[in-house]
Amino acid sequence: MAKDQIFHDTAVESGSFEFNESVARVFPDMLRRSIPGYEASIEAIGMLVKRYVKPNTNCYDLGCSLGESTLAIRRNIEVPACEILAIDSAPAMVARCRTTVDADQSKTPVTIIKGDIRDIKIENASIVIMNYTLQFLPIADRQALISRIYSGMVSGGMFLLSEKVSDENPVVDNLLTHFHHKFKRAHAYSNLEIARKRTALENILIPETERTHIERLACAGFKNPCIWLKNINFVSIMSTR
Ligand code: GEK
Repeated sequence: MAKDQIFHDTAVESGSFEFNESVARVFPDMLRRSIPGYEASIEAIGMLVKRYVKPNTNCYDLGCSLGESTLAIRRNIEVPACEILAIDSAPAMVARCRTTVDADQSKTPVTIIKGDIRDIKIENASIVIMNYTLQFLPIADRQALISRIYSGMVSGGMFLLSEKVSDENPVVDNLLTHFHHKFKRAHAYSNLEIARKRTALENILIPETERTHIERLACAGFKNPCIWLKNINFVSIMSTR
């Protein structure tokens, strides 16, 4: 796995983070050293897909990056006639995702689409996964997308939303940030790298509170939204149609 040293040597400007070729090259390492519980979120996808996928339906991976969630979906489908649609807007991610998916032997067909998830038609879906992607959309666009996901799902389908979250209590919020940075330091990021990445992500990754996410899901019509996983300030919320 290539080591992420993107913020090791060069200073960055606020909001300059991009999902480009340099990021795609080190992305598996970046995800594991930056997101507490990333691997648990991938395992959760497998478990939930097994339980909720229905025959003759579509499964969507919105913001698929290199396809780790896509493969977790694909390897856990045990019903016939499903199709997976994996969408990402970054060309460097999509190109590498194609190579990864081509090398996988599981049988459910996967269509990888380079596009904006706000423009993608969602239909006949029993599974929709959005693993740490909603946080990169402008807040103003989030409710419309979640409502479109709901409308495109079949009854009994499952939506898993994973996000970095903030806390409405500033004391708790500071504590969560402190422990997130400790997690990154324990995974060999320096204080300077942590500070530079934070600057680069300003106004690019915009976290919201658990309550905001759960209310948005409920407002779209999703049933029983609940925190499925939590590790410091990263959560996976599952809900059903
Ligand atoms: C995983 N889900 O490994 N349309 C399409 N893609 C987008 C958009 C958009 N509007 N905005 C951002 N992206 C993956 C990890 S990473 C999470 C997802 C992270 C894409 C972006 O190009 C990137 O590949 C992905 O969302 C977010 O389970 O970097 O923290």
